[in-house]
Parts: sequence; structure tokens; C-alpha cells
Amino acid sequence: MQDRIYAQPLSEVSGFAFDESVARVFPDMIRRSVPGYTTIIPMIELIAARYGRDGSHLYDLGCSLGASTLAMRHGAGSRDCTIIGIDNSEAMLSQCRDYIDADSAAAPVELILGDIRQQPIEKASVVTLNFTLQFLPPEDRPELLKTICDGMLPGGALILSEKICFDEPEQSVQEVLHHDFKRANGYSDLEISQKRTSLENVLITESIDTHRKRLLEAGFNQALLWYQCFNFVSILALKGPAKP
Ligand code: GEK
Repeated sequence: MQDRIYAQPLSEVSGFAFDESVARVFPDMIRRSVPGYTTIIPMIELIAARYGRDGSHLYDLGCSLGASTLAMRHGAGSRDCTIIGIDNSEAMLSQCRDYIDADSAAAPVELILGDIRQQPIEKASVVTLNFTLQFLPPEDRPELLKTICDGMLPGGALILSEKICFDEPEQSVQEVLHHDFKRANGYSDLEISQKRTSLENVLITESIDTHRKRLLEAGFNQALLWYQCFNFVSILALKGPAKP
């Protein structure tokens, strides 16, 4: 279904929430809003195939409808591992369940309705935070990353995808190009501006340096930028030396 949530003028734009109306249009919304999303998902499959281990868990934190969960499951192939998807939106997770049930890949998938800040991480070979960390208050981010790193097997990988911010003048350049991307995908100026208002104080961006520094402080040995399109990036954080 097409995302028309912000197509009409709203008397008051409330804070963005992952409710039923968003769950219904989510695949269309994220594809048309996030430059690189449709590239990043298949790359998560490749990364999971390279870093996934027998006897391990692969976590998808903030799994939404399960696009990254399924990419990790396919990447895991016939390995003896379990994929664990967590999201705190019932609306998103119930649709995710349908997508997982409709898929026949081998690795078992557990879906958990809950807050990723409360989720224990154990024996992880791959963890994905695909555009999820940005929705946590910045003060909660270091502890989550430390929990992930502590629960990761040596040689494990975290995929961290985020919308980021820059110093001026780069911020304005990247932001205008992102809006051009949205316009080219059929969003009107009204939709772009109302969505932007709804995300204020809900999606909090940080710079690439802040992310990298925090990953190293959490215990990761490497934080490699593997993807960027405008103000959207994905980082591969490795526990251990950088080796394939
Ligand atoms: C994908 N990774 O398609 N605990 C659990 N879930 C949360 C929390 C939290 N504290 N905060 C937010 N979420 C997906 C896309 S969307 C990104 C991820 C976006 C969940 C929230 O309910 C939503 O489903 C997801 O994180 C963020 O690859 O919409 O830009």
C-alpha cells in the first residue's frame, strides 16, 4: 500500500509512532524515504553469510516487518543458528510474523515483542541495527552498544545503519539532496515537511564521528563505513581485528 499518511494538511502534526497506519504502508514508506535502503537489505544478507557462525544467534534489533530479519535468515543458509527479531511495536511485529511464516528458509526465527534496551544479547555472531538506534534517546545508546559488544562472539559483526547529521555547510547540501530523493519518489513538499515535523525529537541524528567513537568505546575494534548515500550511512563494527 502507498504511503499517503502526510499527504493532506494536518491541523496538528503529532510525533511519529510505529502504529497500525505506519505498519500498513511501511515497505513503501521506507523504500521511498531512505536512500540506499533497497541496497542495504541485500548487503545485510551478504554480511550475515560471511560473519554468521554455527551455534550462534543473529539479532535484528528493531526488526519492523522483518526485511533485515529475512536477509539475515537467507544469509545464514544451512548454518545451525537462530535468528532473533525484536521490536516494541505490536503493529509492526504482527505483520512481521506473517512475512516470516510465508518464508521457507531453514534457520529458525524467534520474534520478540519488547524493548531492545531490555534484550539480553548472548552468543551473537551478527547483530543488525538497521535505522533503529536513531529512535533511542542518545543517552541510552552507549549502554545498548556495550550490551551488544559484550554479548558478541569474537569475530562478530554489528551492522549499524543510521540517518546522520553534518556540520554546515555539508548538512544543508546532504539534506536538500535527501529531499530531492523523496520528491523524485513522489512525495510532495507538504508530505516532506509534515513528516519532518513528526520526526522532530523522535529521530535524533548524530555525526558519523560520534557513532564511530561510541562504537569503539563500547568495545568494538573496528568501525568501518561500508555505505553512504547522502545523509544515510551504514557502518560495519567488528569485534576483533578487521578480517573477512
Ligand atoms: C528494517 N530494521 O526494515 N525497542 C524495540 N524496537 C524499537 C525501539 C525500541 N526501543 N525503538 C524503535 N523501535 C528495519 C527498519 S524502523 C526504521 C527499522 C525507520 C522499532 C520501531 O518500532 C520500528 O519498527 C523500528 O525500530 C525502526 O530493516 O522506520 O526509519
